[in-house]
Amino acid sequence: MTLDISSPEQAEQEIVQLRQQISHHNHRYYVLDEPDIPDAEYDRLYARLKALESAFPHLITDDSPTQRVGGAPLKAFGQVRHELPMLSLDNAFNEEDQADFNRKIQERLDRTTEIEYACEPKLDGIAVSLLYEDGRFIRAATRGDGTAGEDITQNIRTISAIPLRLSSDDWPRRLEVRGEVYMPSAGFAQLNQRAKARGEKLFVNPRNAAAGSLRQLDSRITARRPLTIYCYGVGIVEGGALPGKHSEILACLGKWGLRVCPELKVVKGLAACEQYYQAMVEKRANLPYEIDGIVYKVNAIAEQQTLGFISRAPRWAIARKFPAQEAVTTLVNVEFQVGRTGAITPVARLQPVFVGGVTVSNATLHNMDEIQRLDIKIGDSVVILRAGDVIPKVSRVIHSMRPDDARAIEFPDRCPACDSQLEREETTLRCTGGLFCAAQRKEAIKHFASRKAMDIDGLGEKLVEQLVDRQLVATVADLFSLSVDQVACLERMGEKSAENLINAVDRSRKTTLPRFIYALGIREVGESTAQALAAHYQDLHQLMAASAEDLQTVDDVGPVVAGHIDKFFQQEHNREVIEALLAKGVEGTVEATVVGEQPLAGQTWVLTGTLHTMSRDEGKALLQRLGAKVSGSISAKTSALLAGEKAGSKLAKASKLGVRIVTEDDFTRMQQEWVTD
Ligand code: 9MJ
Repeated sequence: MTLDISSPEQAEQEIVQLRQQISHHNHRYYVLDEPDIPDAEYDRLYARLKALESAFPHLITDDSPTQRVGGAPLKAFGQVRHELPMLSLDNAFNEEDQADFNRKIQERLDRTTEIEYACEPKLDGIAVSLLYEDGRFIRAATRGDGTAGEDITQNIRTISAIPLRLSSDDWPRRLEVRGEVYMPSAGFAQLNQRAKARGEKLFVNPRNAAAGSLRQLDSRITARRPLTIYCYGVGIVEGGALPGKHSEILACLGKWGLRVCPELKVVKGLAACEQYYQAMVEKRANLPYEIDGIVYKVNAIAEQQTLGFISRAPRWAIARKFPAQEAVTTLVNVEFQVGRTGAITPVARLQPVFVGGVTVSNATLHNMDEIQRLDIKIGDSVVILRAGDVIPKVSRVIHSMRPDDARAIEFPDRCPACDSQLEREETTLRCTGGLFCAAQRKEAIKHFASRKAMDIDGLGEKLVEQLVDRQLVATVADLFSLSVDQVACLERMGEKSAENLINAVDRSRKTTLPRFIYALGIREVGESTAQALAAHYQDLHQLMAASAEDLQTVDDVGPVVAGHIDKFFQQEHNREVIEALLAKGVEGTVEATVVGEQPLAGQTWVLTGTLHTMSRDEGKALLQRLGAKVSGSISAKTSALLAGEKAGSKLAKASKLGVRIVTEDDFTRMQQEWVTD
């Protein structure tokens, strides 16, 4: 790069300007999550600053954005004594604890009216203290034992979301900001993916990854880790005053360029605290970071001061913990289940354990690779993870607790359901019995009847097993010949429930083409591929006639999936079942019609995050078909936000503005009301 600079003064002027611009864009990108320039433009500004600084090294300052890449490794961390102790939080584990907390506060404040609380998610990261003097970042420390912690200034400097200078100019001359450094879930997943590709050890969870990253003596390593922060309070405040409410203090921190959690909400009284808790339990799985509870703080600082603190925790705050998502139990046995496509899945049978709010006695072990990766044996103590609504899994083995009589897990060499030979496909064992295998047949029927497929209400797991075992149903087409009498004499069935089932089977005859295709259970054809296939071919026979090459012209269909589809329709048995279904009046139509007028006419919707039942474009087209205008950005005028998984800043903005948030599941339910077949 030619510098094209005539004097050091001119260089200095440009450097100052560039630093301001880069800090502004850092703030937009890392704090607000709303960049306003393309990455390439940011890179250009940064490269220009680097070039000027290397030509004029005496102009480099500590708070230059170029100084975030990490410096020479330290021998050890220094100690920092906290001028004001860094408190931890007392815990509440249930509604009763929470009510006790509220009652004590009312007693201590001698109040009968409802208390105002600030509610915040409790982040599972590392508590840090950031010291700013004259608006400049001076020093950072960990909490340590609350009285003294470690000096992690070098490492904190590498976190782009932490401003090296505060914006605006009404900050106290000396200000200690406190917050939680954490690793967002997506960054954690990427970090582990990279570690896996290099054959390195994986981090157990985002908290450990964040802690490990901050504990590096070599800050160049920290600089490469995807860390960020939410600030949740202040310590020292000198040479300036802060507002009288916790929520207002956080708003000030935001104004000064520090990152604060957008989920913060001020509520009055215990019932509203409980409502916030329930709302966050629902939202938890969709947040882009892990939380382990909710923190409630008395909002008025004067009241906080009256309440004071005991030993290491304030009396004015409490952390209501979510039920533990991890628990230790024993692996009692491993059994092998046969899936719809014949894949053999090892399932862990566990000593029942309470985790994530439910008792868990089974967990998936996925495949042979997973068993090797975990190095797991029968009798081992294992950590069970149940996050959100996901299926419980064995996250790790506590090898130090392995008993002497632990047994190795032996894989079967024949199908446990039909005794057919197994074939090996990379890390998966597969039964070669096809629909001769009763287990595969059962799974195929369960899938066909499931909610997102033909949606046959009442045709659950137990019923399918009985129907197959009693040879009333061999293929999905047989479902449409069942009589009330046949069903009524099954276990746990009566005349009425049998009638209901037959009616539900009847109703399912008229369905949509995407559902019909999905219901067939073709390997690797999920809902969105089924939708793409339906949109492309418009007719089942057209799809059946398509060659593997032609199939690959459909969105998202690559050679592997095309191969599966082709193979499925080549099989005589499958063609027969499809023809039998059609002969019994089962019909999948392409265009759903909307009841009456367009239900979303006059509304403006925004789409964000990843949707599972459709692509973004399909979602947009559907919203438009329902009458909505689809916009790219949220404003107070937005009618609703359709939020998929990993929704980020738009979700935060929508909740801040009180815009209605519709999850994909909600949306599916709404459509079922609007759409007739
Ligand atoms: C976390 N971990 O998210 C506090 N925290 O306040 C929040 N921790 C805290 N506040 C006082 N949101 C001491 C700790």
